[in-house]
Amino acid sequence: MAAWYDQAIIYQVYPKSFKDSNGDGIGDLTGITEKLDYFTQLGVNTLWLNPIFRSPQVDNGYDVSDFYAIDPQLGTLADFKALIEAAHRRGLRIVLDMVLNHTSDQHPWFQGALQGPKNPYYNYYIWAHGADGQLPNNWGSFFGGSVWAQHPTVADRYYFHLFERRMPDLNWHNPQVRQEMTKVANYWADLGIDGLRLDAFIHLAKADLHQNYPSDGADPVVAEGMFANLPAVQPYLAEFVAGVKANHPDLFILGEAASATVNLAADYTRPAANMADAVISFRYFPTKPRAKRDAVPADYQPQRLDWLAFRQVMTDWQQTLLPPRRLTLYWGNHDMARVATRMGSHRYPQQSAKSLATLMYLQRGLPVLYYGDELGLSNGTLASLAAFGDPTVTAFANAAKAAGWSSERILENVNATHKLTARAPLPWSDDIGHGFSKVAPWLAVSQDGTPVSKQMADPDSVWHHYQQLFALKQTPLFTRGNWQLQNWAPWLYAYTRTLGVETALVVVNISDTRHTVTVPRAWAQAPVQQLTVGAVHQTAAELTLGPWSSAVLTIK
Ligand code: TEU
Ligand code: CA
Repeated sequence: MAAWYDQAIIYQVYPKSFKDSNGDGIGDLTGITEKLDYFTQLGVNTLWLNPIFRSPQVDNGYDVSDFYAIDPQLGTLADFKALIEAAHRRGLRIVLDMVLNHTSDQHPWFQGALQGPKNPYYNYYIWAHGADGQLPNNWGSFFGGSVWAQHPTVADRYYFHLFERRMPDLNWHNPQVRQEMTKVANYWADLGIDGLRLDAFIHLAKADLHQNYPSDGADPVVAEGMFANLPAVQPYLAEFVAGVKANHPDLFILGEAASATVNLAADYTRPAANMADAVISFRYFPTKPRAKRDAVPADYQPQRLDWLAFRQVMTDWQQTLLPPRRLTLYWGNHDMARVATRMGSHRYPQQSAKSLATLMYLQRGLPVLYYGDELGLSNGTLASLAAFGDPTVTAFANAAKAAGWSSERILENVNATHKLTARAPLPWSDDIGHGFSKVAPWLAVSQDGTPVSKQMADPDSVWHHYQQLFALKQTPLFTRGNWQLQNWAPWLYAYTRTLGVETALVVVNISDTRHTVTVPRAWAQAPVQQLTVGAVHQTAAELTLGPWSSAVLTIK
């Protein structure tokens, strides 16, 4: 059965960095409302907003202190209602980010829990005792250090936090927690939102807390076995989703499943199971193995995409998540460096930005575009390592320094790989503050990309390419057609989409070099070209593509 989100083209808005409407340097809800025509012009139809609920902003809103209030930095409930109404008037859908796995330590539930085991909220969180000053187990947090933090006053009592220390994990084993979170989701769905992006839901269940990692616990696969994708996640998720969909059957559930393999993704999107309607996995981008001798950790060194492996990964996902299951298509989000920096060509930045977009989004699946990628933006820069305020950066810098790296080299690597430098204010124009804000923005990342105003005025811009690409994506062939890899040459990423008698061939030269390939007879009849980037030339038997060139070929 077709759902509205089968047609979704999703634009990820990072609210703090999108548009500041009241001159405090922080992007806000009214800023988004002011720019709604921008989305319809670009041709997207769904907005996913990163968290907007009240938060101390330890992790930019992923640390929620009140699930029923809008963060005052971003606006008021009235602003949010105005945004929904104005969006719906334009046919735009709104998807909110829902943080299920943890709260802020400032949340009244956690403040209650700190009172001790007799407090009704104690069991909303995960507690353990350490023995003789030892931590309950040896598991590591995603934000550095242990997952355990000491209770502020009670010795040997610890709470569990998979992310930052000020983001204690909720205890989903407790039915009251599950009910509370379902109530939150229903509150916002009643207000008229169209979907939820479920943050980090794969972590809702944890293994036995008194079990240590095996000695090779540094192996991420071993580590993930303790707190990711455990079987109990699925009933928790199903109960939550059923509790919302009972009242809101059209609500789109987009699960963030960072470490989900394709088979897990198939589980999470099992038809009629009331779990996710689609998931976003971070496993799309296999990188080339690193030199064994490298003493500097990988986290803040640019990694090269392994294109051959990537082709295989895409094939697996395309072939496994068959309709009625849905796939998502994306190159980046707020948790990783921008696609232009990770995958783009330094010699052909414009062409690679356009061709990478074509390559990804014309496949079968729902496009998810990270704000600013429609401009071909790369990661911005922060002026110092201290500006990142991130202990994992400090650890990396120490290791790199010990291995003889210069400070410049360290900073350059961190700028090119960190998530923070992918969150720069969107450059709207060449006016003061790039048209984002008249005052200094909340984040001091400098960003020198070509602004929206210039790109919208230039028919050759990356922006216009996206506009044409999304128009094509909305046709039945590119929304519903099936997908088949065409493995003709290593430098060529090619696939066909077929629907009934219609077939299109998408060809992308993923290299900095001009290449020629012999094409199968079926394609040797001077097909029609659309969405051409760079130089694409076809004779009866051969196809020649300039560096980072691409096109969509059809036979009329
Ligand atoms: O990220 C969660 C996330 O990416 C983890 O689930 C992942 O498994 C881990 O980082 C290993 O790569 C989400 C948000 O996208 C992120 O911005 C937040 O910081 C995080 O949740 C905590 O809410
Ligand atoms: Ca503001």
